[in-house]
Amino acid sequence: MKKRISIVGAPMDLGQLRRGVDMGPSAIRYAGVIERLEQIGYEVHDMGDIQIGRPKLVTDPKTGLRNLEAVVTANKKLAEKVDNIMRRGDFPLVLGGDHSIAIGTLAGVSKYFNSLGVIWYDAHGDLNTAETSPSGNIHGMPLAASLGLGENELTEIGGYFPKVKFENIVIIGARALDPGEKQLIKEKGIKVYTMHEIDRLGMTRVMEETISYLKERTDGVHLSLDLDALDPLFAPGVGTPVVGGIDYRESNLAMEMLAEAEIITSAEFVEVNPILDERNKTGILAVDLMGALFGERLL
Ligand code: 6HN
Ligand code: MN
Ligand code: MN
Ligand code: MN
Repeated sequence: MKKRISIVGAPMDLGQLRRGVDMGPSAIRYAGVIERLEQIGYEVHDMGDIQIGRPKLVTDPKTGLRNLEAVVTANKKLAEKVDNIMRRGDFPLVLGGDHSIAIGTLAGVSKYFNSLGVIWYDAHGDLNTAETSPSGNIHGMPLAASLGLGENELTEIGGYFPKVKFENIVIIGARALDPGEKQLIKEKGIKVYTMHEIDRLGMTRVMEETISYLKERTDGVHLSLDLDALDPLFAPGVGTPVVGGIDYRESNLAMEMLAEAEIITSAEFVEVNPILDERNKTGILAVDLMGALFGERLL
């Protein structure tokens, strides 16, 4: 992995309805992310947060999408920041914020690769569009938008699309997929390891398969880690918890295997909501997983 990590916070909570996830970047910083990564031997550059402001909450009457304009504006800012980080050769580490910010992160990194891979570590597929969304919440749409599906305003952020190809994504931890998402997964043959596969195969095999699959077809891999992939026992501070999730040790192992494989070229940790959390448990968990991802065990 690169020697220098640039951190950018995206205090975004407009992609869903539970206020407070905008404090995620602070919670992760207070959990000691910078010190932790420096300890491993990285030079860490904290660029601070992008500005979201306090836009009025609105729902588009035509599409039912919530806060579309504000989400687009914020993602454009984030894409530019991440693009700058890539241009100077640092590793971009984005702190969320709700998952809608993945649109901006991917817009910032994708053009630096011929064939970017994405690991979507999440209880959800985030593959909805206005037509399939049960909620109108854009945090349920970032993977679809990055694949070029959905509103133009979202798919065209960064000035190009798609950011990633269907065959280059691997979803891990899924257990709450909406009907439209399931249909898309079948139609496009998207690679998904649901909790069923994780239980049957074990995390070791899931990660071995994921790593060799992505190594074959990509020249860089973005890790988009939604803390709700983990069981709410370990990650209570998330807006859309789903029981029956990945546990702490499995997740640590997954991150350690990614560290060993040296395939990850950018990452984001999202959906940490301190208001719903217990003494920053979820923020601390995020930092533990970053420690593993950035090679702590290999010290
Ligand atoms: N997340 N599939 C649901 C929706 O509203 O589209 C939940 C999305 C959750 C999104 O956790 O990032
Ligand atoms: Mn510096
Ligand atoms: Mn998500
Ligand atoms: Mn999720």
